[in-house]
Amino acid sequence: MRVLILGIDGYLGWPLALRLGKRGHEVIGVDNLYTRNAVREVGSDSAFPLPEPEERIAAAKKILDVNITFYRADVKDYEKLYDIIQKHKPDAIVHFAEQRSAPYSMIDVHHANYTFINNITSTINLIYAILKVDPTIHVLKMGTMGEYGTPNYDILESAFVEVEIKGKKDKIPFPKWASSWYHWSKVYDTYNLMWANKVWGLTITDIMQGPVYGTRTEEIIDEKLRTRFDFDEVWGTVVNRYCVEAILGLPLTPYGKGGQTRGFISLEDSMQALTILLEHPPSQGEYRVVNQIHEVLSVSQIANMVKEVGESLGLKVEIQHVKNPRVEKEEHYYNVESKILPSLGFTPKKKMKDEIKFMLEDLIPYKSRLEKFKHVIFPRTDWRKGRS
Ligand code: USQ
Repeated sequence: MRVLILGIDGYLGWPLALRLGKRGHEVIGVDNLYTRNAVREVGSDSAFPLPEPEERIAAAKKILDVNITFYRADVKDYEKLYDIIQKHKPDAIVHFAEQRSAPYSMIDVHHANYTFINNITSTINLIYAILKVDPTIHVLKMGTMGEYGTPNYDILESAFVEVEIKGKKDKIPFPKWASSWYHWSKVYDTYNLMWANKVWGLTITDIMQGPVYGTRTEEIIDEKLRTRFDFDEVWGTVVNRYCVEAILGLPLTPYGKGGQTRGFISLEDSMQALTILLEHPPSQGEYRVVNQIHEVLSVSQIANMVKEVGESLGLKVEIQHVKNPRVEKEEHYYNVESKILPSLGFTPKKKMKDEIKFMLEDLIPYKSRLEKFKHVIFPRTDWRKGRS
């Protein structure tokens, strides 16, 4: 299969390129390197130093014998995107080329607008480019479990749900109630993709994925092949942040009561799931929504896990609940239906507790690099006040 990855330089894009290349697929990638710069903008950097894209691609060839064709381009540039799709005529396009941080989107008006303009324009450009080149191309779009919020009912794996209002029944899109501008941008993307599917019959997989954590995949067998790893208060996600906090001797930071519960998935299992979805596309003209999660845990449970594993490795780890900078439920029901991936053969292999040990082991050698970013770890981006 020929696969175009938009956002190939990111946390998920890079390991997916390696995985697909290793499985014999042809890989073409596009990235404008925005995340590298935006992480520096908030005073941080990847825990693992990142080689330039051209150097990583050369390393992938040398170490794994994987060929990747790379374009430094912005998916907001419609003509450029169209030219790349027209030139390569991929069978599938993976769309990761979006601003992916909830806190970043809440910094101020400019960051909110950037998030909406980037995320929504990129998806609209993709829709129109494939319409013009070949409407049968499968689009694998990264959405988020956060589109649903944390409702007091089960989150079904279904684009539509039947409702009854004042005695009349109809089907409506499954309810969404997001909790940051970033998450709302993904909701709007979902509506736009459902609409493109209705109007033009595009073939789409919309993945609702929970927070991803981890440092390893089967292909990351050399320091030069590492994917970026963020831990600061804007770009880091909870498990990855806790691991760095533990290494730096900072208290782990569950926000508020710590009962916030999400469906987590390891980087390795995410790669397995994404590969399965590409290799088993939906029927032509289908819009398929997939809930991609593995372990359902609260942020307090995870803090306890990182403390236990950290201490077993000789680290001194404390947990300190901090004032929640976000507006979100801190105790809630959370039950997610996830049937499609298991039916396609997805069998998660990684338990968070085991992965935390590997993450700590992988990060400890970078302790002195991480020390330089100690000041950007404590939360400063407040949902009500912006970034202080
Ligand atoms: N949290 C803490 N302490 C921290 C950091 C976060 O308690 O030090 C809490 C947050 O308040 C939140 C939960 O952990 O309740 C998850 O936050 P996160 O920063 O790990 O993840 P989130 O902002 O939701 O976004 C991440 C990715 C995003 C993806 C999303 C999946 O950045 O791209 O879409 O996870 S989901 O959370 O299911 O929406």
